[in-house]
Amino acid sequence: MLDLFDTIAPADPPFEPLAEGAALLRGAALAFETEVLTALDEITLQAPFRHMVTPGGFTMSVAMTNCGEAGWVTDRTGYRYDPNDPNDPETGRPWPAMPSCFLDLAVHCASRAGYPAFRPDACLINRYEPGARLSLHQDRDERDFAKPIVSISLGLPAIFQFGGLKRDDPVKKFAMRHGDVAVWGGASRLCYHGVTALKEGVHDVLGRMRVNLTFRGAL
Ligand code: MD3
Ligand code: FE
Repeated sequence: MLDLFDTIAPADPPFEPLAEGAALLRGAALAFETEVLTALDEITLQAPFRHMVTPGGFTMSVAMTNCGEAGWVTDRTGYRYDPNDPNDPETGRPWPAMPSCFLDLAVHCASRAGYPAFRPDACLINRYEPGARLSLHQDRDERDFAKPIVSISLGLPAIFQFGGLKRDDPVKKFAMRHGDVAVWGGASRLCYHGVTALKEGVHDVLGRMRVNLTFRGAL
């Protein structure tokens, strides 16, 4: 596993520092594309994508599922990772375990970005079809904001919006493409961020869709 990364390391750091504590690792997931997509299919058979409802009563345009010990959920009662009720609310079963290829990739990318101790316990999986978007928000349902978040983009390209600690701070936009990995920690961990409406398109491997994996230390 790690030796594969080591072999690509010399050409590797297309490492763009995005902001303090954040880094973009272009194409870092490409070497694991097949394993990751196979594992993703197995997860979504056990825990299908679903459109969750926000506390405000809106159905999200992004469809979601999870793997790992904890899963992020939202419904009319709120957003949470619930350690007392950790099961998938749709199936009543635990979320599928985090596959080792997911874990290895997330741990490796976190380490490359300066977070060698990161061990995620949750992976939120977002599926975007053309038109789906994620409005500007902070990720603050995790217990320890000292832990970073690792985000892996697959399929159709998307435009990330990355702002500041206040909702109306200016946002930078940048494209995330198939295989790109971003790591957010330190001073950027609580920055507002979002994804603009996915443009129509067909990706060679994933078709008319984008999938984003976010690895979190939630518990
Ligand atoms: C910037 N997902 O699930 S990850 C999310 O592409 C989420 O599906 C997006 O935002 C997606 O909560 C983008 C990018 C991301 C994640 C965490 C961050 C950006 C961040 C934390 C701080 C700053
Ligand atoms: Fe987020």
